[in-house]
Amino acid sequence: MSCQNKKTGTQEQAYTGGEATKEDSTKTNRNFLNKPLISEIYTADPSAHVFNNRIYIYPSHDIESNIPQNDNGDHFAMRDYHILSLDSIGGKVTDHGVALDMKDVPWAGRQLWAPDAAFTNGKYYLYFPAKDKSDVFRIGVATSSSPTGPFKAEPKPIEGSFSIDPAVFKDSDGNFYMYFGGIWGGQLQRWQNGKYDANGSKTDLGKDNEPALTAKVVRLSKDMLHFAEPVKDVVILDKAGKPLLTKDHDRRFFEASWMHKYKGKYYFSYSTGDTHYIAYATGDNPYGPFTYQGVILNPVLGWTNHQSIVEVKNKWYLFYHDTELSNGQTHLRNVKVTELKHNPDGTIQTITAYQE
Ligand code: FUB
Repeated sequence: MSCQNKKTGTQEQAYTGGEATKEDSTKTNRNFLNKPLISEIYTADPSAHVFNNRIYIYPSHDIESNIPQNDNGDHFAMRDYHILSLDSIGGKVTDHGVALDMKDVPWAGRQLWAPDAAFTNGKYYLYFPAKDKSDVFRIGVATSSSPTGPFKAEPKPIEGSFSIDPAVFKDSDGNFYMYFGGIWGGQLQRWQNGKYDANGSKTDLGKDNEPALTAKVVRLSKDMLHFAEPVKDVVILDKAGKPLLTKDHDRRFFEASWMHKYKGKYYFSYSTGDTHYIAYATGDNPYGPFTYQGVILNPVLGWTNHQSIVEVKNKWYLFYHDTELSNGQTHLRNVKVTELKHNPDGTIQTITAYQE
C-alpha cells in the first residue's frame, strides 16, 4: 500500500517510507533544529518524566533486524529497553544500559514498542507493548525500585489490555490514567467488536464518512498493575462538536498518545500516522471529549512521529524523534528535545524540526 506525504508531495509506503523522506530532507538541504540526545544506540518514542529533580527518558531501542519493511511494521523488531537520564535540558545524557529484556518477559513473542513509566507507592512502573505468542499486541507492566531499572516484568500482560503505545498520566487528584492504542500495525482496527479479529484488515479502518477509530483511556488500579474500569474511547471532536471522521487523515488519531495538563486543561496529543503530524486536542477532564486544536510538530525525517510533553523547571519541552543519525532509515531513529510554548490563550505554537 502506498500513500501520499501531503507535506512533501513524495510517494511513500505505509509504516515505511524511509527512502522517500530521506530524499525530501537531502534534496531541500535543510538543517535540523536539534541534535540527537545520544548517538551510540538508536532510540525512539521518548516518554520523558521528571523524577526526583532528574529527567528520565523511556524510549524504544531501535535495532537493525534485517526484517523487510511492511504495513504491519514488522521491521520495528525491538528486543529490549534502555533508559536515558540527564540532570537538565542540554546536560550530559546517560544511557543506563538494558533495563528490561524481552527474554525476561514470559508472555512476550516479539516487538517491544513504545513504553512509558510512572512512579508511585515507592516504586517505578514501566508500561510496554509487545506482541504475545499469538502475535497479538498486549500491554505489560514491570516494576523496579529504581527509575533506571532493572525492571521485573509481571508474568502476564495487563488483563484486558490490547494494542500499543501506553502513556500513563498522573492527574492532580492522584489518579493515574493510561492512554493507548494505534491503528494499522498497532492493531486497533482488529478490536472493533471487543474481541481480537485475527483475520481483520491491516489497514481498513471503516467507512470514510464514519467517526474515526479512537485512542483508548482507562483509570489504573491503586496497585498500578490492573485496569480499574472498562476501557473508554478518547473521542476527538472538530470545532463544530462533530467527531473527526475516518477520512480526515490530517487530524484523526493514529498512534502515540500523550496527556499533559496546563492551567487546568487536559491536552491529548497524538500522531496522525500517515500524514506524519503530532496534533493535539483539549478537554475539561481526563476522559474527554477533546476538541481538536492544531499541530504541535510538523512531519520529521522518517515515517513515524512520536512525542512526550513535560514541564521542567517552569518551561515546557517536546521530546520527539527523527531519523537524522541513520540518514532517513525509518526504523532507526534518534530521540531529541526542543522547547514547547503555550500561547496566552492556551494554544500551542507549532514546531518545525528544521531551521528555516
Ligand atoms: O516504535 C514502534 C512504533 O513506531 C511505536 O509504537 C509507534 O508510536 C511508532 O513510533
